[in-house]
Amino acid sequence: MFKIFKTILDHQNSCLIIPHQSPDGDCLGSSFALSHFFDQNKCTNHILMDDTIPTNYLFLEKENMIRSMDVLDNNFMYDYIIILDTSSKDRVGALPEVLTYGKQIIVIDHHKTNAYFGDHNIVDMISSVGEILYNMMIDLNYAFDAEIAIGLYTSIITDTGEFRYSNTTPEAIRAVANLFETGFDFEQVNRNIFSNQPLSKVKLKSEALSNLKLYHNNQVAIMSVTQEMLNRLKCEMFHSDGIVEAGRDIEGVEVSVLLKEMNPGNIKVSLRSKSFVDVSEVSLIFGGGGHVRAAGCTVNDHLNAVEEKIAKLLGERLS
Ligand SMILES: [Mn+2]
Repeated sequence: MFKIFKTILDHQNSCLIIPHQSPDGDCLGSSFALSHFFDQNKCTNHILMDDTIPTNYLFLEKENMIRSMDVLDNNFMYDYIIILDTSSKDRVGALPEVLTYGKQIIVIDHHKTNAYFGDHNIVDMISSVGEILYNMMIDLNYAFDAEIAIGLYTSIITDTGEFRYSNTTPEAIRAVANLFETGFDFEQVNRNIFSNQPLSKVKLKSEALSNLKLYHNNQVAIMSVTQEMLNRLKCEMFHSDGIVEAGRDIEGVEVSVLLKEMNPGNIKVSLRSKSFVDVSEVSLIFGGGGHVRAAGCTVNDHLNAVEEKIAKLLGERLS
């Protein structure tokens, strides 16, 4: 499964690492860890980070991060472009032209909706891309250090919801236990990720929650974040992170939905389920993707119309 990495290390190939749009803990943590891994094996590498990094993940910034595609050298062709945690081409965290900057594409992902769009596809439905990279490093007999542990730990701990979600396995917990052996400061990492939210973000969450609407015997919770709210509270859309999970965590709610108004008529939908609804199946109806308990899609319609459509589809799956 990881032969391609042996080839990269043996030839000291050059790699461009690309996370997905609206980066989260898994894609940022795994980019950080993979980049350190390449540094230590003397492989030229950059991380292309063409999007805002949420402030709680800024500790994963690295000096080889390229913050805009415009800065890429037109005359340089990477041996490999490595796309992390991204199920389809249109979710890659940069314009599609970025793929012409590499000779071959490696996709590393754990979404069951993955489209296998790389020349090499390492797709394993385990907790996180961080855990896949952990397995790769174990396979290559790599001795973990604290820096790499910080990245992989961030991936696993965020994507498993701090070991609360169904993707938490003995293997994922064992991986973290082994990473702890490096002695990295996990308390500091947890403070960075979980106890470091901007006040404006907390206010956005509280407003979204207080306007929550319930459907189908209170089993479906739907919330919205509009452009008006963002302007008024001085927030960016990535500050809506965590709201949909708060809806799911309400007693009796099976599915929580967050409607993110990117533009009037362009709504990003985040879906979370608690125990039995497969939300990836609903997101696929609109061309989106994701996991059984966490998925998303984009719908080109007005907020109220999208709310109606999603509520109806979920109602059919609950009755
Ligand atoms: Mn992930």
